[in-house]
Amino acid sequence: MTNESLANLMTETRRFAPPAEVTADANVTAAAYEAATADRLAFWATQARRLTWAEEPRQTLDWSNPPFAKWFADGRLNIAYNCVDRHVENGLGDRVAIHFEGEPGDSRSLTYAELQREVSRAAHALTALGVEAGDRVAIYMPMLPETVIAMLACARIGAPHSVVFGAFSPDALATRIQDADARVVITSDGGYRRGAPSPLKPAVDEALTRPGTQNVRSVLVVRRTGQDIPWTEGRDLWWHETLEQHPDRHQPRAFEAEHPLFILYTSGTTGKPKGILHTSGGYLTQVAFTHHAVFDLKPETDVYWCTADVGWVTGHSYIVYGPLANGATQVLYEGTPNTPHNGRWWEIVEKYGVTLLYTAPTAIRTCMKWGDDVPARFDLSSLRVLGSVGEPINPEAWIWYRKHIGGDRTPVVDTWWQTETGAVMISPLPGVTAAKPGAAQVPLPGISATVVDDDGAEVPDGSGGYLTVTEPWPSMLRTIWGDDQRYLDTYWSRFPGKYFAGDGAKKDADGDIWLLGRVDDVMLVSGHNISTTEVESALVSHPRIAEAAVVGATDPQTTQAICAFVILRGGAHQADEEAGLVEELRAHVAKELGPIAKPKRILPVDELPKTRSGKIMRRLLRDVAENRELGDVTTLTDSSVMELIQAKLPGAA
Ligand code: 6R9
Repeated sequence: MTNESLANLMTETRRFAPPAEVTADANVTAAAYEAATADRLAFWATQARRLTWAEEPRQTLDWSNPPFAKWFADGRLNIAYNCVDRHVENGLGDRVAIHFEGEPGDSRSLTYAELQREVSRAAHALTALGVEAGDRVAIYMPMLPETVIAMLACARIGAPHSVVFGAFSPDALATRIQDADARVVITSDGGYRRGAPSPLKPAVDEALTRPGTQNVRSVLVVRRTGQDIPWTEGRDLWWHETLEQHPDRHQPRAFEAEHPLFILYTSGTTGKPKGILHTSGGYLTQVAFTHHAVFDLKPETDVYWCTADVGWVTGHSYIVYGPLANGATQVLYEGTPNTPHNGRWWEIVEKYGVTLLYTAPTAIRTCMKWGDDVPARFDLSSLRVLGSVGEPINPEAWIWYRKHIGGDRTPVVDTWWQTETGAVMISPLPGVTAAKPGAAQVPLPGISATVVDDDGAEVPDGSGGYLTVTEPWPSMLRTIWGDDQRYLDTYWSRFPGKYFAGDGAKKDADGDIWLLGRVDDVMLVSGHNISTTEVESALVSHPRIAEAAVVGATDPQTTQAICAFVILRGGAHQADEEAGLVEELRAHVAKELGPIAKPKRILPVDELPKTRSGKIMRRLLRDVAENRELGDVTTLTDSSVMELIQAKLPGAA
């Protein structure tokens, strides 16, 4: 990336100091931050004491065979014991672990004691099905307490789980079952989505007809919707009938800190999905610490809610492992934000008195589109920290989130991390950092990350380049499942000795980090590198734009031409008004970012193609902009979106 184009693109100057009352009582203070930076390994060794070890580790990091890290290698622990049993032993058995809210409005709350009994039964059940430590279990579920229980039961017996998004196709599920060679699949008859029961089990049946899945011996089925489903005798078992046969006490066994905890597949932009492998002690240390620090969690009084799906890494680290290791009380919601009405989320915040909320920019922009009056109808005064994850959050969405959800008072933490990093890496701290809307800003205590140029040299403040992590961290991926070479090639070869995350970033004049999106998405226009994120942010800062996705399309004159797909606020619009608006938008971007960033084409559309975790699939929009056949659409939430977009193209029937 050329520096001069980026340097003048960043125009955000608003600042939000941490509120005095948050600073006064913050879990992490500025002084603690300084101390952590002084001795990184000593800091992580101390953080590992958040966990209860069967054998305390004496080693912190073994980096003798980089980039294959071992953290706390001589320690032994049980992850499920840390997330459940120890809280019960500490007298917190009656504390609610999960307030489950079903989409149809049913709800139930599980205490830590109840969770312990369910996880114990499920652990016995898996063992009875022949699952041994090291065997893989695939979990293909909606958002239910049983999903969390299933994951913890696997962890308890040392069987790595591979959670597959409930919305993925039978083919995507089959590929993941094959790659991990799973022995058992845990699923449900279905779940409620958009006001109706949506089946899940038939997709498992179909996946299991594919070659390479024959090692799946059993399918455990949770009953959620009660709908009719196909049944294979001898293979399929009802979860409730199976669990009933087992005692609700189970002796947890201690595993080595480096025992595999889970595999989670990331699609990447091209190629076969990568099975990201996470292990136990280091992972749990960092998710527990970051959840405590970034959300300033006070487990006695806070009610935490992360709206992510459990099938995404955010659900693994910040629904299951981080919050439960910390003994938090949290909300788990099954459904969509607009069923039965656009205020459903805010109704849930009011109902449970949610204090800490963690969601994604895509959801925030959708709520902006629905209007300020929707959250205004609910009492959101319980909220005290708001988090964002998944994409760069454009400053307008950040400001809206703080103002309309956070009552213009709560800190907003923009947390940068990845499936591969396992836990948050770069984020403001609510009691320490003066926040800048749109920036993740600072590496967390114990994390070394910076922005480098093409040659791997750190860039000066005010310049752009590539985000790299320069020292190993406890929750780092250990490899790509079954493919060490791909692990080396993908993450460690571009900048020797440094982990390359694949994201573009910039350091501002204060040295704070701004994320600029995937480097694959950076555009080259007449010799200038321009980030899609910045053009999207400029578009969204116009009052008529709710959402924008920008791609670079091959262009004979300028190498690439900026092509924007936008969703208009307030929906319906006239064709003649559209033409005028497009001109106005182009001028608006030119004014915000400079003429070089002015989009060549702007196309108003009704929806954008997104993955289940809310990321825009720019690769598909590039296919459209370049009149190519569409690439792989299997990880889209809704594949019909692409047909709608293609139909809007000039020349389409
Ligand atoms: C947790 C998660 C990782 C990619 C990452 C980056 C983008 C996530 C971000 C962010 C800017 C943030 N990303 N958080 N970009 N600011 N706060 O999202 O994991 O699904 O693996 O995606 O998401 O591009 O490289 P994952």
